[in-house]
Amino acid sequence: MKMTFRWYGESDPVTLDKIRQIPCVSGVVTAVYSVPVGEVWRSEDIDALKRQVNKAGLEMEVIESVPVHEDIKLGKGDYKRYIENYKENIRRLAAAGVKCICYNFMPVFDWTRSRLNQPLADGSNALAYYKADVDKMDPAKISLPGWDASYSPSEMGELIKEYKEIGEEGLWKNLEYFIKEIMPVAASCDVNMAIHPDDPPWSVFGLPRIITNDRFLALYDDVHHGLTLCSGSLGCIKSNDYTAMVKKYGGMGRIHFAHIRNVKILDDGSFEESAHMSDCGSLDIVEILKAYYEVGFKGYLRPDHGRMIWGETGKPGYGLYDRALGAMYMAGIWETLEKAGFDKMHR
Ligand code: DNO
Repeated sequence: MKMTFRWYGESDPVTLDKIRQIPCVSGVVTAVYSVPVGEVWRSEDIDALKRQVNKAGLEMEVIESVPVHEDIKLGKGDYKRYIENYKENIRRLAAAGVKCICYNFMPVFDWTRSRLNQPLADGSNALAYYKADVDKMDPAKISLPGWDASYSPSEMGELIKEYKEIGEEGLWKNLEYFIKEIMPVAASCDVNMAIHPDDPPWSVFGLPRIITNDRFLALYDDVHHGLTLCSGSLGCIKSNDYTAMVKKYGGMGRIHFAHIRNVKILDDGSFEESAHMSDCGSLDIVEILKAYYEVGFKGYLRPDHGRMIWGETGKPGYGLYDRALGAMYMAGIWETLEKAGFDKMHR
C-alpha cells in the first residue's frame, strides 16, 4: 500500500511542503488543471508538474482525474476525437511514470452534496447529503465544487434532458464503447485505469448513474481495468457490505486506488461525512483496512474528504488537518496489522 494525498496544484492552499510533512505520505494525486475537459494535456505541462512534485520529495504516480467529456458519455458530437485525445493522455501520462488514472462516468455532476459546511457536534464542519434538500435543488441553478461550471442554465437543462433520453442502458452502451477503445492502450502502457463509483451511488436529479462494480468489471477482461473503491460512496448505503466488496474486488486484483473516509448514515438514508475514526461514523475503518491487508493490497490509498477543523478554511472536503489526521490514523492501523503479523494469522 502506498499512502497518497490529493493536491489541487499551485492554487491549492494545502501546499506540497505541508503535505511532505505528513510522515506516511509518499506521493500526491493531482492533475493538469489548466486544460479544458476532453483536450490533450501538453507533455511539457505534465513533466513540469512531475518535476515540481518530485522536487518537494513526493511521487506523482496517480492522476485524479482525467475527466471524460460529456460527448463521450452521450456518444454524440465529437466523441471519437475526444476518445483519441483520451488515449493520447494515457500515453503521455505513462511516459511521465504515471501508474494509475482515476476517472468517473457520472453524467454532468461529479459528487453531489447538499451542504458544504454542515456544523458537527464537535464544532467542526463537513460535507453532508440530506435527501430532502437534494430533492428540492434545481441542478441548473446551483454549482458545487467538483462540478463543471462552464454550462449555462439552459445548456445544463439540455444536457440533463439528453441523459434522461438515453437512460441507463444508453449510458452503459457508451461506457462499454469507451472502455473497449481505451483499455488496450492503457494495458500496453501498463497504466491501471481506476473508475470512481458514482457518489452517492444512486440517481440524482433523475440522471442515470450506473457504476455498480460487477457489471462494470465484466466490460473488459484485463487487470488494468479496475476500480477506485470509495468507502464514502459505496459505504453510504447501509445494506452494502463494504468490507466484502474490498475482499471480492481486491481479491480479483481490480482495486488500484482506495479512497477511504467515514460517513454517518442517518435514518432516512442521508449522510454526513465524519472524522475517519471508526467510532465517528457508520463504517468500521479497521475492518476495511484489515480486508485490504488480507488481500495483499499493493495499490494507492488516500484519505478522502476531511472535515474542516481548527478554524481551517479552504476547498470543501480538502483541508489539510483532518485529512492528515485520517492518513496517520490509517497508516497506524496498517503498521499495526503488519507488525502483529495479521497476514500470517489469516493465510
Ligand atoms: C471527490 C472525488 C471525486 C473523484 C472523481 C474521479 O472528492 O473523489 O471528485 O475525484 O469522481 O473522477
